[in-house]
Amino acid sequence: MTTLTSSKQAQSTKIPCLVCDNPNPLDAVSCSTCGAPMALIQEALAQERDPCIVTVVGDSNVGKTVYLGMLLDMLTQRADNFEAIPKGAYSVNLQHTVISYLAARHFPPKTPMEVDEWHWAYYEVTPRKRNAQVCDLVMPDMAGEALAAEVATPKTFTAIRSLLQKSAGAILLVDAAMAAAGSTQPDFFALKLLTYLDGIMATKKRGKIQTPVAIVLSKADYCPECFDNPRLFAESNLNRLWNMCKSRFESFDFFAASVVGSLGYGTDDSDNVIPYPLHIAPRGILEPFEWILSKL
Ligand SMILES: Nc1nc2c(ncn2[C@@H]2O[C@H](COP(=O)(O)OP(=O)(O)OP(=O)(O)O)[C@@H](O)[C@H]2O)c(=O)[nH]1
Ligand SMILES: [Mg+2]
Ligand SMILES: [Zn+2]
Repeated sequence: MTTLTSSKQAQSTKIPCLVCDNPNPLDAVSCSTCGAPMALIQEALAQERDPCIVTVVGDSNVGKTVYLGMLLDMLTQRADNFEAIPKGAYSVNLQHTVISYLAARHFPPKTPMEVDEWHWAYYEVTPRKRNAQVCDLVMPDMAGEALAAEVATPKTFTAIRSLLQKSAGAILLVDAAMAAAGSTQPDFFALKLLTYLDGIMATKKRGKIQTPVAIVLSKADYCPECFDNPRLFAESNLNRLWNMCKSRFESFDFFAASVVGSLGYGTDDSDNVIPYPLHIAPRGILEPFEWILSKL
């Protein structure tokens, strides 16, 4: 009898989703509108402060999952004087998955398209400096294909739209190896994404976008020259993206990053040749994150 009453109570009391603000029953696992986990808002209510959303965006296969998993793992290991505490065990799933795959000399699988299958990380981050502010960060690991679908046909994925509208900062990953090899795909995809961001983040018609955007040249181990001068690399190899940043964004910077030190090649079950990470040597992972934090 008591359980029946309490479950009825839970159904009648509603709380808004952290991502899209739509009301959901107190006992809902994920939002019925956008699919984001309701644990996020419950965590925010428990902390009694609003979290900052920082989104990692980029094309499919650009390295978002590997980058974010490695970043979170470095933060929890107190790299570079950061102190990061995961809130809710679900927050540890992404770094756990990525590190386990890398330790077994495999890359993690592709992120599924369905929003309720994405990993979400809720972390309390404190730079270990005197008077440094505590910051609650929510970072989802989105699927590149879902992002591409939303950019091509807006409102296909309400979660992505609401997330980006609410983001305090964005980390845009661009495949440096593809760009260095002469492909225009990374440049065009990044240009489309920034145009989309410009559309949803703009407050005034003429003013530039204030939200900080860190552009990360991923897989830089394939073209180590971009570590020397990421800005110059972008200006010459990703010129459309560079120009868009200069004309529409107030606060942006370029960074180079890579997770692996050496790769081996082998075949998968369908005889496709794929790379295997033989040696993990993270480089340039924390810099974009530190830069974003300094701009929040
Ligand atoms: N050389 C090199 N390859 C990398 C690195 N990071 C990722 N990769 C390669 O990029 C592939 C895709 O990485 P993911 O992190 O799964 O890419 P994603 O952006 O999450 O892709 P979606 O989930 O489809 O959106 C991996 O399987 C690796 O082959 C890196 O630092 N160096
Ligand atoms: Mg992924
Ligand atoms: Zn929602």
